[in-house]
Amino acid sequence: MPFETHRSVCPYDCPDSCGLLVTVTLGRAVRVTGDPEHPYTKGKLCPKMAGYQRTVHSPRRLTRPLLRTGPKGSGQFREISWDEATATIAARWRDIIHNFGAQAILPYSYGGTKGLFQRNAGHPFFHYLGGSRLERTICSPAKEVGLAAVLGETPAPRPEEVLAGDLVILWGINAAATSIHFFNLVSQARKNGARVWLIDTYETPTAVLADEVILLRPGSDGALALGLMWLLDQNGLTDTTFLERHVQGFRELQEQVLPHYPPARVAELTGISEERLTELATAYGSARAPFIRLGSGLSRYGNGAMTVRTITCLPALVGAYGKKGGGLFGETSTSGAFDLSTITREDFMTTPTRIINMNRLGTALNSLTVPPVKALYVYHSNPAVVAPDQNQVLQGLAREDLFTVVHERFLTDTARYADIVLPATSSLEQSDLYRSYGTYYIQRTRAIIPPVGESRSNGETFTLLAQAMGFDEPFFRLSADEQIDRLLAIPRPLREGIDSAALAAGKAVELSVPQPNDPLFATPSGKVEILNPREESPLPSYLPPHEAAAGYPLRLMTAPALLALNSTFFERDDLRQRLGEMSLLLSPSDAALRGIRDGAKVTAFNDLGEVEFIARVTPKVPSGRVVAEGVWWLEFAPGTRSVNALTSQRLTDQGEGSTFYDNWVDLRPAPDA
Ligand SMILES: Nc1nc2c(c(=O)[nH]1)N[C@H]1C(S)=C(S)[C@@H](COP(=O)(O)OP(=O)(O)OC[C@H]3O[C@@H](n4cnc5c(=O)[nH]c(N)nc54)[C@H](O)[C@@H]3O)O[C@H]1N2
Ligand SMILES: Nc1nc2c(c(=O)[nH]1)N[C@H]1C(S)=C(S)[C@@H](COP(=O)(O)OP(=O)(O)OC[C@H]3O[C@@H](n4cnc5c(=O)[nH]c(N)nc54)[C@H](O)[C@@H]3O)O[C@H]1N2
Ligand code: SF4
Ligand SMILES: [Mo]
Repeated sequence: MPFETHRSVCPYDCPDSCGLLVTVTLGRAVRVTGDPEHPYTKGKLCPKMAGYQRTVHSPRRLTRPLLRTGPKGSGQFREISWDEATATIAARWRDIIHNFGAQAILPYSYGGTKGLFQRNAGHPFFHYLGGSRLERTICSPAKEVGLAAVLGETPAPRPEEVLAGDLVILWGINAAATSIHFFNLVSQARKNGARVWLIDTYETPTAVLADEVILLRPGSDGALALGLMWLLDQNGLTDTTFLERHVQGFRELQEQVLPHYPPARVAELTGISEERLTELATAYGSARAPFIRLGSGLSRYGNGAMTVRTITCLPALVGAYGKKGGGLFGETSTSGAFDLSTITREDFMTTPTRIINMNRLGTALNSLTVPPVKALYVYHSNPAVVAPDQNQVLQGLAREDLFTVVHERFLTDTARYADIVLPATSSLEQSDLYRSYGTYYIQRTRAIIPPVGESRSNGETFTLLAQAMGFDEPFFRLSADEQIDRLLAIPRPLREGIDSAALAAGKAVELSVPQPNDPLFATPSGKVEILNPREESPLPSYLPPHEAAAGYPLRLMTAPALLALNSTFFERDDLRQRLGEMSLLLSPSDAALRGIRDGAKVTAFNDLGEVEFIARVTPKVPSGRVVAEGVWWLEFAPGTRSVNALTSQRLTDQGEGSTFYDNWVDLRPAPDA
């Protein structure tokens, strides 16, 4: 049999964007390994992607369009043709537009693929249609806002810089799950002598990498950062030369903010002893080049943007931003590398249409009126399980008068509620262009196997829908490859001098990121802006997270799972079996207090809903909080709901982000425990 090997890239919403080598024979991917020539990921993949061919050729793949025949949610469908599917969709949409206006149609998409074309392929269509727009803020916009408030557009360092650091703080990041190549870099830095601190709310698998672990009260990181600044200042550990030259507002911070955060108060706010605070401040203040890797979990709180902003000020006090191997890495922002408006086509909108926040889908489906949401078009997202307030979302999806289309690779919980399901290609069956939020590499991919069954890519599906709707705009007939060629034809400074031939050949190519040197920082003042006069609060301070609703004593952490990526990979029986059961980790004292045994069924509840889990009693979780790892499909949950039935639609302080970690629950043994 002829075997061919092709380069590709992991399409998932993960900071690493690993390079892949895919072995293909007779139109099937039979083996997927890491590409050893990828400069950052060097041939290593996480355990999830190591068997990607099992996702691509899964017996669960959807291969034909489906029309609902049973009640919504039941998963009863019959196969129909693409022609019938698109004609039905167009007829229903025309009817809705006639009766309610086009804004009654809402697209919903997010992170199934990171490819710039396929990810955004619906934008021009819905702009042209005049549908409602979706505010895509489910992930970590508050983190972006917090970073930008202090550093403006200053590029993050290359992640490899951590190798030159002598102290690494993994701050609110479970790198063993969400950033394995950074995990490996830190492991290397540690072998070179760096000390590693982990700051989290429970002992995650990443703790194996840490010399010191600090478990603080959820949502209190801003107070911790201010307490550390107080100690650095009082103990003479600040870099006065750097502060004078490169920082705006240190004196104001010193006079107006820090006096409120002495160690005793910070110990109370964070739950960390004064001795531990001093140890961390001393280690940080005496390091030659301390490097902070900031995760995103701590930004998913009512105070998330302010928390990130405050932490981002910390390296300025010790001059770490000026040192090789020092500073802070939150994420790389490479949006400037491409003119995405050539793909998204905002200019197709004749008037600006309404914007609906994706975190508030439950409310949008159940309560919006002028006009109500009458049609939902979901692609590469699984809101029935990933969006907060699952009971509201499912109630909305169950509405008989809502016309729902879901374009998916699998019969997800969302697809089960669809009137029409369209089968989607996987990343190996479609062309795209990828950038990463954890590195500066970009990579172009081509379809390397034919579509599985009758599946079609996001782009091709919108071409068909445009045709069915009678859009005569020629733009909708462009293929993915043509769109990507057009995107790459527009020069951008970030792509100047890159190896275009290597990019065309499918290799990962690093962007040419300008490292500002004079001034050092891409902010209006050219300095690190501890004081930012454009912010409503010009100085950072500690904001508490959301209040608990009365009577719920336990904070719920809804953390990433090692062997799944949000709700992706639950289609893989092999990975799911290794994940075990949908569990809730809790402390021995909280278990004893409620008579909950390890391995027993337990019900977590609050005002929003109830979810059954299998209890895992572990000293890795401090008392007063519980941890649910992974966003499970309902099919594999012990009860009828998964974790987001317990999370609220409240938003972050800035950025309109999700607050998945900012929720409270109580527990009781489940009825048949
Ligand atoms: N295996 C795996 N990989 C993934 C994902 C996944 O679900 N699983 N998700 C992907 C996606 S979409 C994203 S956005 C990225 C990043 O995915 P994220 O979900 O942002 O993961 P992390 O940045 O690792 O941050 C989560 C960590 O924050 C901790 N945390 C929660 N609250 C607090 C707090 O108040 N203070 C502190 N200090 N820590 C806190 C949690 O316990 C957890 O360890 O990863 C991607 N990669
Ligand atoms: N409780 C809790 N909830 C969370 C989180 C959490 O930490 N805790 N994390 C949140 C975060 S950070 C994020 S980013 C969101 C992510 O939420 P989503 O964006 O919904 O991501 P996934 O759950 O990975 O689901 C993506 C779906 O896209 C499909 N898909 C993949 N490729 C394609 C394609 O090319 N075309 C089409 N049409 N479909 C495709 C996959 O089969 C999969 O079902 O979840 C959020 N939800
Ligand atoms: S999920 Fe992340 S770590 Fe795993 S292969 Fe994809 S990019 Fe790499
Ligand atoms: Mo995310």
